[in-house]
This record gives sequence, structure tokens and C-alpha cells, in this order.
Amino acid sequence: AWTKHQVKGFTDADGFEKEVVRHVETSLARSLFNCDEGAAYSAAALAFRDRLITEWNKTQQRQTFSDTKRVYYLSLEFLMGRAFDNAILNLGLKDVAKEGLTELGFRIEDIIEQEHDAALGNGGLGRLAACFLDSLASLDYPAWGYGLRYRYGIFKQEIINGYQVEVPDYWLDFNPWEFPRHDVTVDIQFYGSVRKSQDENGKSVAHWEGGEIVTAVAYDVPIPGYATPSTNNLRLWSSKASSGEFDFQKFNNGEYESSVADQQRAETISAVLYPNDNLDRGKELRLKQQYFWVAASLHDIVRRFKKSKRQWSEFPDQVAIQLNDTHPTLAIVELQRILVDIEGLEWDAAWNIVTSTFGYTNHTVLPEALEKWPVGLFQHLLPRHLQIIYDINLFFLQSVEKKFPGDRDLLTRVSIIEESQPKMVRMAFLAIVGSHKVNGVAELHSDLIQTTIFRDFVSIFGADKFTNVTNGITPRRWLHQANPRLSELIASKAGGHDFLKDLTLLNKIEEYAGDKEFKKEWAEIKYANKVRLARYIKQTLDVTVNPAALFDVQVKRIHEYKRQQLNIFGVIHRYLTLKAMSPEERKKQQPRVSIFGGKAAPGYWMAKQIIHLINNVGAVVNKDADIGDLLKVIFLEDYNVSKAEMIIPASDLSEHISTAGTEASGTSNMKFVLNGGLIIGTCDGANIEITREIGQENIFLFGTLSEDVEELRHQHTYGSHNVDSNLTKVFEAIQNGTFGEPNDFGAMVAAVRDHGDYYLVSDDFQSYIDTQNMVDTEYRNQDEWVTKCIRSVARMGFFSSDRCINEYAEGIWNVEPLAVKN
Ligand code: 26M
Repeated sequence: AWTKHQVKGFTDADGFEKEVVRHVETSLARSLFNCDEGAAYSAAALAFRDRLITEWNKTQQRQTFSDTKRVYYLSLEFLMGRAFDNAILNLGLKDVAKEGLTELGFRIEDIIEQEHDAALGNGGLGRLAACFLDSLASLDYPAWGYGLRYRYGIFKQEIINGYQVEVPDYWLDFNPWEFPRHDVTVDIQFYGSVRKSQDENGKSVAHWEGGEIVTAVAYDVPIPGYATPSTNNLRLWSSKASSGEFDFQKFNNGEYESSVADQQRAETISAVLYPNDNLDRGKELRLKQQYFWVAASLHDIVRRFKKSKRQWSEFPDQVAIQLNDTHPTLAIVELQRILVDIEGLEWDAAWNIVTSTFGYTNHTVLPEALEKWPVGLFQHLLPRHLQIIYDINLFFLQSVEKKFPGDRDLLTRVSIIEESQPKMVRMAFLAIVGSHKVNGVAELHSDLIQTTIFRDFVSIFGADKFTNVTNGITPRRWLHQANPRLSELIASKAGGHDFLKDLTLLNKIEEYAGDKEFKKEWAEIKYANKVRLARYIKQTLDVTVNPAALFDVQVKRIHEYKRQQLNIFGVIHRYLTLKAMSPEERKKQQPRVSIFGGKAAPGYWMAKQIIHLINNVGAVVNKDADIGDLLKVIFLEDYNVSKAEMIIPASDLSEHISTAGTEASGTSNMKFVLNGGLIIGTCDGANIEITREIGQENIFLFGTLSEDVEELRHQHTYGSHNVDSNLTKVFEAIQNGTFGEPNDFGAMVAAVRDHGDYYLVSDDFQSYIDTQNMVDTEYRNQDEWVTKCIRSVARMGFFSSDRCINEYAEGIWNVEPLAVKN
């Protein structure tokens, strides 16, 4: 077994302190007398960074020399959050850090708070990638992440007069966790034209020439595993102007301005993360980002493979590449181009290698999120790639025609090129055709893609090509780091911290679900977490909330399909109901704090209206003397990973209430249950599997089932549509100005009342209200509630991202851990 004592560097508080002092005085060039919390964080981070480097180098050497198959996880988003707390926990040195910092006169919590989140992602998809990196390292898999080093991560959200305002997130001022590799660069080409010629054997070869060249520079981020020396690499590419002759010529010709403009154009590629979640708006710069990142990553992977001097046919034995959604689909085309145009392989041999290498993960069935690019844009930006796509499509359609002769409709439906005006490249279809496995992220979602959007491809390729890998979360960050006291309580009954490496060991706490002393400690921890959140709410919003009230939390990106509008309409209904009660009756009601958080895409007008309504409702309810502690409505600004770590452990009830069939998986649902909160939710995504694992008596399910959604939508449009009577009263209150200018919310009301209620808010309203009332009743029986929470946690082992990564490794990548020999 590995222990922290086997690695080089400090092992005790004394040694750590010396390193902190050294970094303050040398790396930061500051005096100890002038060391504030910011400097202390910087120095402590540098001290731990030094600790990571040795193991990181060793891990990389081990992977190179052992010559085993590696996994490459291609993702445009890595929502990492903070690295310091995670690094000290994974190294098993948090006590050392705490003691050392205390002796230097600091509180470790304050030092941890100094770090800026690495927010290179939108939501679930980006955070999943981050959890996967943690599991890959913790399980000793030889794996790299590849992404973009955005100068600006997801915007910071400010709420001004109840409205969302976006502020840029410049996060790179001081980032000790990245290592620039100015020697690892790749020149990436755009635009230009294709020339065909014949080689010495008379074979036709394509040359892609001319156009803009931008240089990709690698920045590496160490990813420490938990309780293992394995430290993997996340390589992020940054764009800069290529320093080719072209620029020098411009300088020499005195074209200084235009040369600086070129430089800025190049740097724009990796400047900003696109802030859309589950929404595609085909912008040229986005396609440029995708190709830039994919081409640099593949060049890097191919360069590494070539050092092994193997045959090309062995490429898939050495390399597995996972595509996180369709964003990196161009990698399929780029590898085919490298093999055919540059390495001179025959088309079929190359295509075999390509399809054996790639796996594709789908994360959504929402039509507005499925990527499509205009053919004309491709022709302009990537002319050779478009030709290759046409050839891939031709051979694919020929094979379909062979299997299903004469089915013209089928050919039209599955063609990678959509024959629309303008013609479009359908990236998901290209990803399916170019991969050997396609997976969804929860059982229901994987079934849905096979029976709806990708149904034709199941008949063409067979059901074996399609599979499910239910998402998971890392228990290190989402239990041990976010909720240290609960982690310790569990450890005291589960035989130590092994459950953090094998989450199924949580089942050892189930026998304490009725244990008085255990339950008391459990409830105390939850209460303390709620006190902390209440303090934060007081500090940031100046609203006093009672920590003894039921904390009802919905934090996630704002989207109509996630139905924050259902939640706030339910809150309004609750408010109206309380207002109509006598003071005596009110005294019998369960106090609640409704907590919201999440960002709206800057161009998503309806989502921004929802935020506005939530804030307006809060402004009215929170100062209503009739209501007092019975109801508070809170919108927490700028929800992100580090805030999630505070909010999730403080929840009694969390809401996962998407229209059935729309939320592919959800992962925060898993985080909330793992932290001892119950769920109110629809039969959607991973909620279904959570129910199966923890028992239906431990979850509050309500609403329409996914198989009934289509029929209801049809009825709304073509039959009659009566809005639920309680919801009608909510609309009346909105429209008589109870929550501010009624016109502001006219569109939200009309979406339900007049425009077909696509998300079934009215259909699900009554069952939502009834279920919330059941929650109130059950919450008043605290003894039983706590038992439910404990049982639920005990049964959550399945949702570790370790289980999930092992499934990918076995079923898709065919890779094995690289055990560390001592
Ligand atoms: C597209 C174009 C331009 C900019 C951004 C995008 C884009 C970004 C993210 C499109 C889709 C994106 O993500 C889809 C997504 O986040 N899906 C979520 O994936 C999670 C992890 O599997 C699931 O848990 C969520 O249910 C699912 O919504």
C-alpha cells in the first residue's frame, strides 16, 4: 500500500512551514512581515505544487516506459474548481497543512478561500470531465485530458435590480497549478485550398495549403490521485500568433499595426469559453476553437505514438480517445486526414484505425443542443476536412444502401450532410459513424437515444455499438472535501476512509440508521452546515434565514427544461396559501427557505426572465411580516463549484424536476443525496437509478412519465389545454402586480398558457404541490427523516465516478490500470 511517506518532500508541519517561508521570500519576493492571506495561499500552493511535481514526473515516465494503452479524454470543458484543498486531501496532508498554517497565524479555511475557481466549463458536462480526471488518477489509469486554456472562464454572475449581469472571469493572474510548455507547440492551419496531385505510384494525394497559421502552446496541469502517487496530466492549449516568416516580413515592411492585429486574432481563439449550456449557436470562432484544440491534441497523440516505432495498425492498441459530446468530433476527420494525406495509408486501413480508436458520449437529446455546422463554413475554414467528411458520408451511405436496398428515406435521414438550406454537417451522426461505441449517461437517456434521435443507427450498426454508462461523481471532492465532518462520521463507522476509494463500503453505515447517538451526530452536522450557509446568506444578501427551517435547494444552470419556473410558481402558490391562512393556522406550517442559484446563458432571454421573477418574489416574500420565517426566497449569486461545495452539504431537500426525458442524467442529484439530503424529482435521468438504489420510500417522485410526454404535447397543440387551477391563481397574482411589473413576466405566463406549455409545467403542477406538501409532513418527523437520509447515503455507492470510469475502461477503452510498483 502506498503511504505519503514514500514520496519526496516535507511530511510534517515543520517541513511545510519552512517551504512556505521559502516561497514567500523567494518565489514571491516578499517579506514574512508583509504576508497577507493572498500571499500565504500563493506560497502554500507553491509548496504543495513542488510535492506534486516529483510524482507527476514519475507517473509520466512510468506510463512512457511501460508502453501500455493510454486514454485521452477530449473535452472543451473542465470545470475543475479549486485545486489546493483537493491536492492536500489527495496527498493525505491536510492535517499537516492545517497545523503549519495555524502556526504561521492563518486559518486554513481562509487560505483555501483565496483561490480563484478554475471555471473552464458551463455545468454538468464540464464538471463530469473534472470528476473523471480525479477518478482516472485515483484508479491509476494512464490517462490524459486535453482541453483549451481559456483566458476567460464562464462569466461571473452579478444580480443587479433582480437581473443577471455578466462580468468577465479573468482567472490567470496567478495560477500555480499550470506549467507552460513553451517547447511543446503545434502550428495549426486554417482556410486555404486543397491541391490534388499524383504520387510516384500514380495514387492521388491531397495537399491542403495556404491560409492562416496559429500556434498552439501546451500548458500542463497536474491531476493528483487520491491515496496513490499516480499524478496524471491535463494538457490545455493556448493560442498565439505563429512566429513564422510571414510575421517577420510584415515587421520588415513596416506593417506593425497589422502584425499586432494578427497576433490578437490568433489569441482570440482560446480567449473565451462559450457560455452556452445545452444550446448551440453555430459561430465561426467556436468551430475554430474546436479544430484548433482537436488538431493540436491529435498531433500530440500521434507524435507520442510515433516514438514507439509501431505499425499504424497498432494505434488502437495504444490509444483510446473519448469524445465528450460532439464538440471534438473533428478529431475523427483529422485522424483520417493525418493517416491518409500525411502518412499515406489506404482509406480503408485508415478508417479501421480511426473507428477503433474513438468512443463518443452523448449528453443531451435536446434538439437545440445538437451541433450542426453549415457546409459553406466548413468549405471556407477547413476545405480538406469537408472533402473527407463527404467521402466518409459516401462510403457510409453506400454501406447503408447495401444493407437496406432502395430505402431513400433512410438515406436522407441518416446522411451526415443534412440537405437543408443551407446544407449542414450533422456532428452527432459523424461522431457515431466514426466511433466504435456510443454511450448515453444514464439508463433512461441511453434508451431514449437508441429509440429516438439515433434509432436508425441502431438498425444500421446493431445494438452492440450503443451502450450506457451512468454518470458518477468523485466522493473525494463531493463528500470528503465538501463535507469533512460527515466524511469523518462515516469513517468512524465504516472502518476508516476506505469508502473514499470503494464507495460501496458506505453500506456499512446502514446498520446505524436507527442508532440514536449516530443520528444525533448526523443531524448536528447537517445543522452546522446549514448555519454556515445561513451566515453566508446574511453576509451576501442581508437576509436572515432560520437554520431550523427546511432548506429547499435548486442550483443548476437556468433552463426552461430544468423548470426553475415550476419551482418558483410553486413558491408563489405556497406564499398565497400562507397569506390566506389565519395566524393560528400559519403557526402549524413547516418553515422553509427556498434557495435558487445558477447562471443563464447570456443570450437566453427566457432564462433571464426566470431569474428576474425569482428575485422579485424574494423581494416581496422576504419582507412580508405575515410570513416571517415561514418562507424565505433566496437567489444566490454566481453559483459555481466552490459555492456548490458549501451549498450542497446544507440542503435538506433538493429539486431535480426537469420535464421527463429531457435531463440526460444530472449529477448534482447524486451530490445532494451523498451529503444527506433528500430529493424531490421527476422520473428523469439518473433520478430513476437513484430511486432504484436508495428505495422509493426515500425519494419524493412526482409528475409525468417520459413515455407520456409526446402525447401530452400533442394534446396541448392540437386538442384542448386547460391550465391547472392553482397555477391559474399564481398567474393572476403575477398579473395583478404582486411581484412587480406584470409585463416583465408576460412571456413566462404565456409560454404555459398560450404557447403549448412545451415543458408540461401545468400538467405537473398539482402533483408537484401535493408532493411538496408530503415533504413538509415528513420533515416534521425529524427522527424518521434522518433515518431516511442515512439509509440513502448508505446505498449511494453505485454513483461514484470510480465505478463509472471502470465501466468505460472495460467496456469502451479496453485499458487497464498501471499499478505502481514500490
Ligand atoms: C454548444 C455550443 C456552443 C457552446 C456550448 C455548447 C454546449 C455546451 C455544453 C452544448 C452542450 C453542452 O452540454 C450539454 C450538457 O451539459 N449536458 C449535460 O451533461 C451532464 C453530464 O453528462 C448531464 O448530467 C446533464 O443531464 C446534461 O444536461
